[in-house]
Amino acid sequence: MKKSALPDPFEEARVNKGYGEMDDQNDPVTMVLGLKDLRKCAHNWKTFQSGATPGRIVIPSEVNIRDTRQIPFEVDPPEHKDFRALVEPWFKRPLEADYKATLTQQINDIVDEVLAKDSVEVVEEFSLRLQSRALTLLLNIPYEESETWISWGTHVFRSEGEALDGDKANILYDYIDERITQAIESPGADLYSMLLAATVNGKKLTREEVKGVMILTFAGGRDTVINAVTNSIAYFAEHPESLDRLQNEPDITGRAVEELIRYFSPLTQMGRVVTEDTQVCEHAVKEDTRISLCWASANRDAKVFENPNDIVLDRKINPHVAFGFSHHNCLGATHARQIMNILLTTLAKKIKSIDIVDYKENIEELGEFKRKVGYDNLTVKFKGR
Ligand code: HEM
Ligand code: EMZ
Repeated sequence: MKKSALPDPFEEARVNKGYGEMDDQNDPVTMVLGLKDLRKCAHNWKTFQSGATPGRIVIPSEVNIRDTRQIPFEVDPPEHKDFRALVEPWFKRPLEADYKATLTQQINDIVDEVLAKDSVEVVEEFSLRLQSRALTLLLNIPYEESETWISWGTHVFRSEGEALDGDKANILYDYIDERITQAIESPGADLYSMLLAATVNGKKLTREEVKGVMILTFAGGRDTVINAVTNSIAYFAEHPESLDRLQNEPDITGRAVEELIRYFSPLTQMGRVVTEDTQVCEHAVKEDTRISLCWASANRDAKVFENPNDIVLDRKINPHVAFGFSHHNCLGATHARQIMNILLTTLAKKIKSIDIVDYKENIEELGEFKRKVGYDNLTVKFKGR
């Protein structure tokens, strides 16, 4: 097994019964593993709701570490639509030329930074920094603010596979509170100020609702982007021929981004709360229990993807669900895709090879399943072209 591989732990359960089971803090989860079943459940928001107790649809559940409802993530239709419409144009800004140009400059700079070092711990010194700096663009706030987020380390909200940490989460919640107060006192052109000035159905957003959008923006886009970037570096370390191919065939870059995101599936699963006794995959599920939409499993479904466990860089038919499916699909996907696209282009241009010196895998424990989602640390040496 290659060091950069992310094995699929769900195959047997997916093929044999279509679902898996795990316990999470005494609140069990029936995991929906096949792509077709997952899509059906994702559409069915009446039976499988997102708008339950805040934090409950996240696995591991965050009910003990927050009360604030994340918006639009923990809101069901029809209310979901209005919140989503409010923030959607803002999250499309990564398509603008200025945004792209600044992001390209940021990524060029950080690749030059690591090229100048002997060895690099990718998670802290590359992925976390890249993610934090890029987020200043999405929030439209000064670049220097990224220093604060970098100083929190990778594990400020929660660490995958480790116990939830309420004290650490409070650092983020207090920080957001403080920044909202500042934006009320002196509004600017940033996301906080846009939300504070906005109305939904003729009503201003409450402070708590603004907080709910901001927590989601910070939390949803952190581990996911860090894992996507770190896993990409590990992959290219073991596949230098893919760097050459991207340099020679830049037209496949968009497909390569989708394929890497499919293969990595940085968000393993997301839960829903069952509102009535029903069945998934011919298996009874009770009202007020949880199911999960297991994106990582669905993305390896051999009924949909040929050679699902291979990275086929220019895969042509790729209806992956790594960014979710249906009305809650990822709002940050435009930003994340732009980061990955520019990252691949920049690496192909500047990097000849990458040597892995040391690494520790990040394994999620999901009941009967153990899934590698990325690395706790990955030390490499970069060689330039
Ligand atoms: C929703 C994955 C990056 C913000 C989602 C969902 C998935 C996902 C699977 C669907 C959740 C559900 O149906 O319950 C990812 C992956 C990313 C990524 C794989 C990186 C590679 C980001 C970034 C941001 C972000 C960078 C923002 C900074 C959101 C938001 C939603 C969401 C706001 C909720 C949308 C809604 O409920 O309408 N993401 N995400 N994500 N994501 Fe991402
Ligand atoms: C929640 C979630 C959002 C949750 C779309 O996913 O991401 C998780 O990493 C966070 O812990 O609070 O924001």
